[in-house]
Amino acid sequence: MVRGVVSFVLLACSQGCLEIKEGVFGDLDTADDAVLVDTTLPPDSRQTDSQEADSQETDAVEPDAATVAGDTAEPVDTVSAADTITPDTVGADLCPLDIDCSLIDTPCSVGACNAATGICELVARPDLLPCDDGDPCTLGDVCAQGACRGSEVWTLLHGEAVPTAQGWLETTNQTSPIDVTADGEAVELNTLGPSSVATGTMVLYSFEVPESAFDTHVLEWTMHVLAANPHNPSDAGVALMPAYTPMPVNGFGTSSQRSQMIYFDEDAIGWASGTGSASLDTTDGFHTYRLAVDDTGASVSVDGTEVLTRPSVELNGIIAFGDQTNDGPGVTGLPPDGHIRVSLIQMVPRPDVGCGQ
Ligand SMILES: [Ca+2]
Ligand SMILES: [Ca+2]
Repeated sequence: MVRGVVSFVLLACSQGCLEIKEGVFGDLDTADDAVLVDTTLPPDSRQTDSQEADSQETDAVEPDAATVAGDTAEPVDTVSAADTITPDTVGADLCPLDIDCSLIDTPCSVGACNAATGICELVARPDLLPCDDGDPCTLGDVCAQGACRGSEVWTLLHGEAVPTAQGWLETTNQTSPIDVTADGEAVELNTLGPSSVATGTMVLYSFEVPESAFDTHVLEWTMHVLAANPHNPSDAGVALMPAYTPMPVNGFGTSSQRSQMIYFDEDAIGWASGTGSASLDTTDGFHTYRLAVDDTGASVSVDGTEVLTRPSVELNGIIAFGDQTNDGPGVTGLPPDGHIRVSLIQMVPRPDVGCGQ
């Protein structure tokens, strides 16, 4: 197996390419070990290998012999005062056009030939490029300085910046500036007024969370409902949506996504389908909510106590929170709007499946 690798590198890199530097990210890639095998092999060692069978090795070695012969037979180049440095080794591109350094690629770096040395080296891919670190217990895997790294606790939103500055997509039918701020502790969203220019509007923030993330994690968000008008069936001024399909305008979610979303009134939370609710003062301060989804169904807990269950929840790789509807006051007498502070949204590992222990 090793000989195969070495032959490959010989063909690809011409002279000098047997040596692969560890590069700037030496701890990244098991491929380094394979490539490094023959880095220091002297010519005699290679000859020993070739004795077994390989006439191709003889071809590769022949130039060396020619060079040695040339040392004595062609003194002109070395004597010339105008040409004391051999042009073959200085200023030449030692990387043939067809060189392939992909053998040493890692998830966040690519092998590239150094034209000055003819050696394949690792070059980092851009930071924040999505990648896979191979660990299902980490999420949000992205490249960072050539390494792929994920987090056991994946933070989706914090209080330091408005959602759009943290990668969330904003969907709204408001034409005036949206009343959303961040003060370091929490993100504050107000569609209820009186500071909001318009009432009866919707503002939803959505974020891509792979469906598979719920296999190993639960969705946790910490929120204080400052005020909220009552929800109506499949519509809510304060909502958390386990699945959401954004649209450019009036993206309320599909009917199934709306029926399985969680509404927050001032005195209760529940499934918007009306299939379950729990009394809760959502306005008395921050509460920590958790949504767990697996093959057995879905559950919602508040501050560690399960309060809602559901036989199933359909995921689609996008979650959303905010004011989900532009309904007017027709249904409940008040437009379903809300005023909330959200200090944290994150994916937390599930110890019951072996993550986060
Ligand atoms: Ca991972
Ligand atoms: Ca609304």
